[in-house]
Amino acid sequence: KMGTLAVETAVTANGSREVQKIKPENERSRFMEIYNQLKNELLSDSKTFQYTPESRVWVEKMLDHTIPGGKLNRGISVVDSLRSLLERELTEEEYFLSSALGWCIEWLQGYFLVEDDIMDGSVTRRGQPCWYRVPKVGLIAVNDGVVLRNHIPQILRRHFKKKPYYMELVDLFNEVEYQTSLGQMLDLITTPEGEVDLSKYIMPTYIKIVQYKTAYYSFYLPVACALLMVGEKDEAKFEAAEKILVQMGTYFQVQDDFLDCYGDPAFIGKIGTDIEDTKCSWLVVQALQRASEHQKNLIKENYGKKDPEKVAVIKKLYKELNIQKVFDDYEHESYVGLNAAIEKVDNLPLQGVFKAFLGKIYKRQK
Ligand code: DMA
Ligand code: MG
Ligand code: MG
Ligand code: MG
Repeated sequence: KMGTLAVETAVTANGSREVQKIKPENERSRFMEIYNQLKNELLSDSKTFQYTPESRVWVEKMLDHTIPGGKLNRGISVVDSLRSLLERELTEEEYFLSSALGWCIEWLQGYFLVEDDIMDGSVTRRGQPCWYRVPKVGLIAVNDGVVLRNHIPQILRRHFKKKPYYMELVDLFNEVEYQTSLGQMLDLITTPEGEVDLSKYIMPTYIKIVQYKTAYYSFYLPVACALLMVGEKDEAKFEAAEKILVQMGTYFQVQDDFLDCYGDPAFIGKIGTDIEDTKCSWLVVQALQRASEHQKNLIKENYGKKDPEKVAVIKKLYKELNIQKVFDDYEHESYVGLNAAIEKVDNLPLQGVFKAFLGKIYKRQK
């Protein structure tokens, strides 16, 4: 079974053997098989809770709607990171366990997104209605999110309880979840409804919001999981990884803010709401740094309103201020800066992990 999925080698033109990446579709479908296993385990567990037929159908539908439909980058990156740290192909068990941790990150994300879409008033997610907008769901989604969140310790207990790093793993998920919730809180309290206080939209506030709401769980968590799996004990390694990955996650969220305004909803699977929601978006922070007094007044009058004409005023202003170009320059600088930081990492396997991560997100369109 391993043979078809393991690293394929090919002889290149100059005769050297080159390791090729597993085809992404293969990787994805193999990873999906593990989702199905984890889901079935959760639904057939009768010790914690005896599902009624109706509740089992509900949870299965909820899981299928909220968990596997994304890019799966975060989840698969645990597998890739482990492979890179071990510098060899994974055994079946290593593959399974790193995938299970990857799915725990996807579960954590699924939980945060269910709640985030309610709070942000979003309409679609991953090309479908947000879970709370599915008929008969509504605010039941609040508790569904809590159920999702509580699947994580169930998965960890079932598959990792006997591992020497179990305590650290549980602690890591708790820590990162806490950080993410605080980032979400900052995001939300920076933008109270019906109030536009432009003095709040400054870069230090922005950086703090996105580091906490996005970077820790999306970038640091997958690598920290892989480090725990290889038995890493050196705190300094975790800290070095954290530093670079939080920087990378910041760049990732800037891209998310850019795509909120300029991405194609059909392609990114979600409709932007940042302007309507008065968000402390990278775009508005940049715009304010460049705006004249007149333009600042335009922002004050038009930002944070549901009215499509007011949204259009903001988008026109972004165009006048050439924010797209500002973003292109930022993207280039981030890439150069991150590469320089990565080059300085003396641990080669870890360096490989970071390079792979950056390669996956540079100039992403979704
Ligand atoms: C979301 O930030 C962060 C978390 C933790 C879900 P966001 O609201 O910009 O995300 P999205 O654009 O996907 O709604
Ligand atoms: Mg949000
Ligand atoms: Mg959102
Ligand atoms: Mg966004």
